[in-house]
Amino acid sequence: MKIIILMVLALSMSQTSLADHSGGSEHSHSSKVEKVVKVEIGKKGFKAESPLNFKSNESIVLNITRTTDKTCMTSLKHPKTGKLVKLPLNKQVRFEVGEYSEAKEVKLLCGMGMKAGVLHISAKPVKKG
Ligand SMILES: [Cu+2]
Repeated sequence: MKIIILMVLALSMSQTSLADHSGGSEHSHSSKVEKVVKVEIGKKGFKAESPLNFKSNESIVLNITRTTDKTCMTSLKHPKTGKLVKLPLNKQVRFEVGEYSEAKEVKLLCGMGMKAGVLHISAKPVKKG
């Protein structure tokens, strides 16, 4: 008997707590917005499909495909970890940069430390056109 009473109590308590929270459900925690830009590293160098402009709340992802062997950009240094990310020929690599909380210019470097591209992070929304 005691067990049943406890279960009923627990059920009613969980129901009331659910009811309490339903009102504030719009306050969801920082939902990440992922922005993915395709990049080709080819004969003409580092070419992004669209400008590398990001907002401070965006999680930056570059889908990079290296299409030439005539480049030193066979790997890129991760701007946050400093680790080298290999870019195998003709294979798309998901290069997850992550978020920057403030306005910033982030250089992407090859394994030799040469500039491959620049990410522009804006604290304000990026203007269109
Ligand atoms: Cu280089």
